[in-house]
Amino acid sequence: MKFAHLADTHLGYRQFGLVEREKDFYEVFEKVIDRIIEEKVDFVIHSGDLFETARPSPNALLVFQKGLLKLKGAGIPMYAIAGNHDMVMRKGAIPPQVIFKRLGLKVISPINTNYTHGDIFIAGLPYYPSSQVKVLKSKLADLSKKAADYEKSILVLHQGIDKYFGHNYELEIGEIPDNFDYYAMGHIHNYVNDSFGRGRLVYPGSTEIWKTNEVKDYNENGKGFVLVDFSGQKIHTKRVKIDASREFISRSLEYDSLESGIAGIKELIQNFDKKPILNLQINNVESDTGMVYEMINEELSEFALMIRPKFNMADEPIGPDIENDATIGPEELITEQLKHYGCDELNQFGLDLYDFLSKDKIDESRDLVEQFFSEFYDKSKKYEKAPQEELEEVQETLDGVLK
Ligand SMILES: [Mn+2]
Repeated sequence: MKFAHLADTHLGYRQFGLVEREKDFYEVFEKVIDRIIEEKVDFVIHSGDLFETARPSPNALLVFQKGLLKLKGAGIPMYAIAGNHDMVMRKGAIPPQVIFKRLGLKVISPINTNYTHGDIFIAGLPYYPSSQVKVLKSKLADLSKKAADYEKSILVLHQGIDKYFGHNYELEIGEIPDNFDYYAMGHIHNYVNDSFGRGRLVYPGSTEIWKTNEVKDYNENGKGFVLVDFSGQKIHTKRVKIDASREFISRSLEYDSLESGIAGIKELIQNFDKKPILNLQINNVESDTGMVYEMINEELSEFALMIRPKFNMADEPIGPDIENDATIGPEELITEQLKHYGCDELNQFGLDLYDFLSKDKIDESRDLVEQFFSEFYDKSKKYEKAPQEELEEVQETLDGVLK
């Protein structure tokens, strides 16, 4: 018995607002499906965040439908749970996965928590936010009891675990029942393959680069899915790498030697099959950034899908590398992003809001935002930017942190 485990395909995600990036996510998904069929597996498990949103576009739905029907044609069923992205946090709300039940998708939900495939017990739950961890834990205990009757069992979850996710986790590793053989996890976009209990705990990671800070892991472990062989006494897992659609290139340039720096990058990328995403950091800038930007654009725009420059002025210290350093914590990230407003109250507001939101204190968050708004914008109009624009930026920063 052999199966494929994938997660976090985020179909419909239009990264940087680019249609090309939306297509990249579709293309990779199609490659994954083709490869799974080649591998002649018995079934597939998708551990959540199948779609980018709970209301996917017709395009996203069609790409999935095509993949699902291809699998069906090859006699391969798919089991799936909803992740935090493809779920609306409202009572009675249903995830888009449900649409595909009639096409054979085996949706694992709180009502329908488990299946058996041959002699394998497949159980799971959709994503539970940290405010509902109590419910999650009691349901896990129920599933653990049921699994005890089977020799081979799989637990499918879309959650952060403290051991692998520095912040925003819902479960501590010790809170997970240890009598399953395979833990088919989703949510963390980097590849994790660990031993746990008597089996393996695996996050296959996202199938495309969803955030720039996934590039490091992509270079080390690749993107793709995991093949699991359940035939013998012991479980065997194999990472199957599927190349991301295009490269993300990050370079740090010095203002002093900008021309040669740009020439070097041009040399590197001009013959790429697919235009890369370029993240450029330009240090010690001594002139107007507009001019530097123009120069970069003129030389490189024809060879890059997108250029994302970051300027460090000559008289400013270089801050942490927010885009690429995955070890930076959320509080640090918020402080760093908000510091250019030079306003302590705004910084504190960002941190408080993060704290509330990460604990799912929605009402408190709303009060905090209203309070902040009335205090600083209604009366004093203290800042130059329009309040809406500024609040949106704060929200964007928080969205980035709260994956
Ligand atoms: Mn995800």
